[in-house]
Amino acid sequence: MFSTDDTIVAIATPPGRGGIGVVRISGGSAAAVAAALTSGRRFVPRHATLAAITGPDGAHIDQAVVTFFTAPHSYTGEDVVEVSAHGSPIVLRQIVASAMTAGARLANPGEFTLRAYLNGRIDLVQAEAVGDLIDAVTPVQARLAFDALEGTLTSRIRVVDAVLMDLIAKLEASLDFPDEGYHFVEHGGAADAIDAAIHGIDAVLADARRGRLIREGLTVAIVGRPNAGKSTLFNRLIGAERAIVTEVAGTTRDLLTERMDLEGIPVTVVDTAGLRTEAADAIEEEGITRARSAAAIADALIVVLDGSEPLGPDDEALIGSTASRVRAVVAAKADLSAAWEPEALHALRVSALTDRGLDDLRRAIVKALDIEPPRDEAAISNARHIELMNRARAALMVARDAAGTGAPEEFVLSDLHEARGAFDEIVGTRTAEDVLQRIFERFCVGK
Ligand SMILES: Nc1nc2c(ncn2[C@@H]2O[C@H](COP(=O)(O)OP(=O)(O)O)[C@@H](O)[C@H]2O)c(=O)[nH]1
Ligand SMILES: [Mg+2]
Repeated sequence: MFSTDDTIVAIATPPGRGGIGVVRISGGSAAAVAAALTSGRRFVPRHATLAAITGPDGAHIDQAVVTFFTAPHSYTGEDVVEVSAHGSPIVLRQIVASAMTAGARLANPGEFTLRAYLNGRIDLVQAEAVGDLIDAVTPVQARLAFDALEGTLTSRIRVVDAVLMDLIAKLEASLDFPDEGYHFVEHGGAADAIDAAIHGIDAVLADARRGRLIREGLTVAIVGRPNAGKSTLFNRLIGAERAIVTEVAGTTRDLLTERMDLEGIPVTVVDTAGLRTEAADAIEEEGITRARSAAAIADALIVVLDGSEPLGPDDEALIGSTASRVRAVVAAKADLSAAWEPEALHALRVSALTDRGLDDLRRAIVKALDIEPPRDEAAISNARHIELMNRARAALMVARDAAGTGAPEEFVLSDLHEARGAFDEIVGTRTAEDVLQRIFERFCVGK
């Protein structure tokens, strides 16, 4: 399925017009294809050369800067030619067509990065990080992806793996001395070493929740009774007049969602219909049902109470039913005179009219979600990696129990090997083709 013996070509820059557009060619005949594009010119490796480019019919179509990277010193590890032409979709498509006439094949999504992985230029964690870096929508997401791309996450895993490898070597050696117990491992040494590896995994997994939230984002639902000021707050948070605001109770009936950047974490904010026991009609009734389901699945809630009106039974019910949730309670309309004391409910005074308290609210949500600010260590963020780390951990727990009770080396070894197998799958030393296909098919063509 993953052939690497042909030469592939694709536009590497995003669709549309731009100052520059890049066509990337990779494979054994990249230099020959480049020659065919430029009436037979030869290119010095790692030098940018201005050249006239010919289209499929042989006519000049553009002047471009051609850069030739020889294997293995290139992105893919193969011979690579990058043609930086003017960013016209027509010109770029003609260059691709010319390259195909010269024998190149159109690349599949992610195929350049797949080749980099198959040729050992990067490991699988790094290949996945390329996709994450390109897809990042907040600076913190980009940072997380770049850490993984630089190999920081891989090296954290390697530290744990090294402990296991050492132990495996000793246990395997002691297999040759059947009568002497764990010959090359001190008494209790095997269980201790496995414990150290489990702690290493736990440290990586402890950062996983934060990593996952940064990578995948989360949902925050705004709930409260009608007219509390939810839609106005929603509009202020997203910085656009998206929701309709009126003094008529029950205006918002459908769920409105919008993406925002909350201290570097991509958040989907949901504005909901006001929760009240007596809906005006069937439409509002349905709106309230939707509001309740949105609130149920949200990672956090903003509970909006009207600070300028006495609290009613609908407010009390909401305060009670959300008490165990990750939430920030807001006393809205803080520009008006207060009808109750927000401190008692740990409510933040917020005015969507004057923006008072908005920054406090943003910080309160992040704090309630318990997402520590990004640290220097690379965090694991990818669900695939988390699952495999957990699998490794489970195998090590079994191995530790076996080692602790003095079970034969073979038993301990088989679980240690299983744990290492999970590490290998993360990094990609041993990964099934269908998994690879799933990882790379979400890339775009040219990456
Ligand atoms: N003075 C003041 N009025 C507000 C504020 N937020 C909302 N309102 C008003 O309260 C009413 C209901 O607001 P809306 O956002 O539609 O509430 P929702 O039903 O909870 O979505 C509208 O007349 C808004 O103009 C605020 O911060 N200060
Ligand atoms: Mg509303």
